[in-house]
Amino acid sequence: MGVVNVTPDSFSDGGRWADTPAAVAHGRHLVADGADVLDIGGESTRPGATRPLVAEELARVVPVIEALAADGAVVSVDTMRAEVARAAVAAGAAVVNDVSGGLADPAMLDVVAASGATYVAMHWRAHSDRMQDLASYDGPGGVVTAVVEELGERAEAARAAGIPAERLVLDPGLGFAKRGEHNWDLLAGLDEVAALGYPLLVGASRKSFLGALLADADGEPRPVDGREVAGHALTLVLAQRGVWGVRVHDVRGARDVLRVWERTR
Ligand code: PMM
Repeated sequence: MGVVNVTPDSFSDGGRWADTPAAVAHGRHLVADGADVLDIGGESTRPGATRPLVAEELARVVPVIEALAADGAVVSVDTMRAEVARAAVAAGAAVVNDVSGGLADPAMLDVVAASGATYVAMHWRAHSDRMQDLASYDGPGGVVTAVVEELGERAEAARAAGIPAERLVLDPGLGFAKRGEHNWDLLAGLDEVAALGYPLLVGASRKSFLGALLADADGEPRPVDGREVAGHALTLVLAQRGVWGVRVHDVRGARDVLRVWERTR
């Protein structure tokens, strides 16, 4: 899944594809690089981000989705809003990627159920302006047990709303209400998340836990543009564990890694 952030402020590529022509061109580039799905987002979820108005989010994503879906690309919309999800599916999106797993908008699950779209439900606790305050997992089993429990509840809610199992994908939500070590614990315990019985999508590309891992001798985190190789290493690990998808910025590099892996099997 290749990322197209139509936002001025996303943490790794904010502003680069912020207008329709640039975003459409970027989406086409990602398809040429081998993306199976394009994830179009109009709201930045970086820690501390404030939310755009609904009209603004619609104006960012709908024309991009229309153009890329008309090309024949499989398009996903990255949104927490039912109204945006509905408009995106009408514009040709086949997947609704909701980082809140239905918690941010009470109408979301019903809209997705009625739309026929595939639904990605991610583990989430709060909007970006306060999510890191909720990054504590002190119960038995730590972050893995908490994510399995909370994500399992979201899956049940999605099913109860009428989204069939074959249209549901779960995501552990790396970096969302998670501190560095929580992300690594979740990756180590991913089999427990998979045991919920749904396909998994994982988004690790360029995230700050990779920057921290690659910090220099003074403890200075590796900047965003130096994290790509680590992300690709993770793509390989995740492919070997059988995930359904990886959400990445550099599709060509991820595709190269997967080709090598496939060729060795
Ligand atoms: N991460 C971001 C945005 N959307 N969606 C899913 N399903 N999983 C993620 O991990 C995820 C997401 C934030 O990353 P970006 O700002 O680079 O898009």
